Amino acid sequence: MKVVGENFRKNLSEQTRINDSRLILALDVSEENTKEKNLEQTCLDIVENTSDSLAAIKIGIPLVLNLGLEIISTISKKTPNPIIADFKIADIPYISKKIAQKAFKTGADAVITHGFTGKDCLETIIKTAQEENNKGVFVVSNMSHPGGETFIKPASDQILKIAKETNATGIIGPATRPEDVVDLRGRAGEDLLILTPGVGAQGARAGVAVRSGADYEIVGRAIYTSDSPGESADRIREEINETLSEG
Ligand code: BMP
Repeated sequence: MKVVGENFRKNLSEQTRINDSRLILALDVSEENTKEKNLEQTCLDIVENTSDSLAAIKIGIPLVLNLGLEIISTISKKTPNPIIADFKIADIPYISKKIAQKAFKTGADAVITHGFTGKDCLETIIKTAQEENNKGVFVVSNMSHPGGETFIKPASDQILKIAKETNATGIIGPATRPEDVVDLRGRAGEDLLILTPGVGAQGARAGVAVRSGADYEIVGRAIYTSDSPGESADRIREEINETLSEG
């Protein structure tokens, strides 16, 4: 299987190796997390202090709504870490393409899309990623919050199937339910990357998802709301690595 996102994957593996890190920062900082500095400067400081402990940075809709899409390129200039635009795309193919294209052209190295919208949407987004210099596409296959059990978990099998058929770069799975991560890895095979949010604020312990078969753990609040985001990121990176080395 030839998954899309060759350039993204190269950059991600490089940062994983250099920083010895399986940690992705969810940079969901908002005004309530800022002290004496403005929001943009707070984000830039967090990026500067955490970059060496990370494999990638995820930027979501709240930050873009607060600071504009340009925050993606501003941050990508400040760090060698690849930037994943978490826009959880969920629309018809025509609109999905526009969203993905805009994210890529602004400097995102990968996007996150929902998968419940169907195979035609995934095909369109993946074609766009290939046209934009082989960027990455991650598909939400299951979700970490309790409500994720209602609709998306029962559809997880089918979503994973179309993610594989369309050669997506990877999928998103729940660190909060390690048994689901084991199951996703079993069905995904080795080529698809698995990124897992839910560590820290949502209750999952660092390292458990990676030990269950995930490639990376996504962490937001446990890092950016702490007194020292740099130290927190480094500690979580170490916790993941220690759990991994326990075998
Ligand atoms: P936190 O560590 O603060 O809970 O942040 C988790 C991040 O992962 C958020 O950006 C959220 O949007 C994202 N996420 C999640 O928590 N669960 C999912 O199932 C999918 C996500 O993208």
